[in-house]
Amino acid sequence: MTQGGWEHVYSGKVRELYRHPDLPGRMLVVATDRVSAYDHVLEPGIPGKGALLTRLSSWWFRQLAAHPNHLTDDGAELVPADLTDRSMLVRELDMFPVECVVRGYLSGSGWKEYQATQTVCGIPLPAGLNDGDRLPEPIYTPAYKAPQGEHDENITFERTVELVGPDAAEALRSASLEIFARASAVAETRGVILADTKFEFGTDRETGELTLADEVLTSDSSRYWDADLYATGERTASFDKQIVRNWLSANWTGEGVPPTLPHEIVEQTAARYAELIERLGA
Ligand code: PZK
Repeated sequence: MTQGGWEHVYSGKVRELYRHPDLPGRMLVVATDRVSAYDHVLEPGIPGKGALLTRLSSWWFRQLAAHPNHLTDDGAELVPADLTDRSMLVRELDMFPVECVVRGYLSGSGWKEYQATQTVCGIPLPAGLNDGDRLPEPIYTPAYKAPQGEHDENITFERTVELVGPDAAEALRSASLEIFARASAVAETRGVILADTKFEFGTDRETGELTLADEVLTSDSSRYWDADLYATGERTASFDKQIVRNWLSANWTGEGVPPTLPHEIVEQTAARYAELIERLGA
């Protein structure tokens, strides 16, 4: 997109970042319909995914208005009309190189690490927990944002202190835990469990304020479960791309190019994203 003077600055797996010469200090985050799993972008995309996830993220930013975030309307008239439903105009921040992961439940890489060491990112946990169990309290498990192409690396809180200094490290942890507590309470009233999520923060160059950035609480950055199904013991029916992951792990060795997603998987995934939005009322 060089449309209307927007200049492409960066491609993520599923999103694109643009700047505009007439909007200094602003960026446009554009969500595509691409889907990624196990570090690969898959074919085909999920029709409408970019718009659904943008809607979810914008809704959460509004729910979380007690915390400063990077959204702005300043320059909105320059956003191409065909991108308004899958883009967010944001203030450019000085980003912290830390992914602020919060986990309320034991799942994924957290479950793997727990089985090996009874810890998650160096945090000791009680014995006897099972995959999908709720943790005694949500834990903050930061990761270092590796340069593009490399894997993010789980780090201890002490390592975060070395990376960003003690004050910022503490501020990132407490903001992450506060936002997670608020978001899980909101989700719970709608029959949805927020199992874990990842936040990113930056510093506002003008105010110096710690500011919530990136996408928030989307199905790409979070694990969401159906509370009723969870109560029955079913812990795999998530509102994220678990459908894609499950299909891929049953149909691909992990070597070479991943297979094309079948139509049903694409449709089911799109339907789950839409259902999450409906449940939350976003
Ligand atoms: C920023 N990303 C990740 C997001 C991509 C890559 N407000 C901000 N200020 C400065 N930098 C960023 C943000 C935000 N958000 C975010 N990289 C830089 C990213 C979307 C698409 F390609």
